Amino acid sequence: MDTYRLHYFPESGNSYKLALMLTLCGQTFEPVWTDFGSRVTWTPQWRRTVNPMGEIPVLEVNGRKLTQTAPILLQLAAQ
Ligand SMILES: N[C@@H](CCC(=O)N[C@@H](CS)C(=O)NCC(=O)O)C(=O)O
Repeated sequence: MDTYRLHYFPESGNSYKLALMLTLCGQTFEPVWTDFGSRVTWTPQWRRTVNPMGEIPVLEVNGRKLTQTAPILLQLAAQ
């Protein structure tokens, strides 16, 4: 069984799209709230450990970090 962690912040529409897709698929996921307002995504540590491009959302699938909402949605739809 796949495990999912969604790095998000509540005002992010792209994060919402992934959360909605996972929910409609009946897939549970761990939400990882990110302090976007404090620019944590601009920090070298966050970029090193989560996403070098500094963007939210990031979906971890079994520990593998995926970025870019549309391709992730297509992958989830195919599954
Ligand atoms: N191409 C990305 C765009 C995601 C995006 O625009 N994320 C915004 C927040 S909703 C972001 O992280 N912007 C970086 C910034 O403003 O520093 C995707 O499709 O997921």
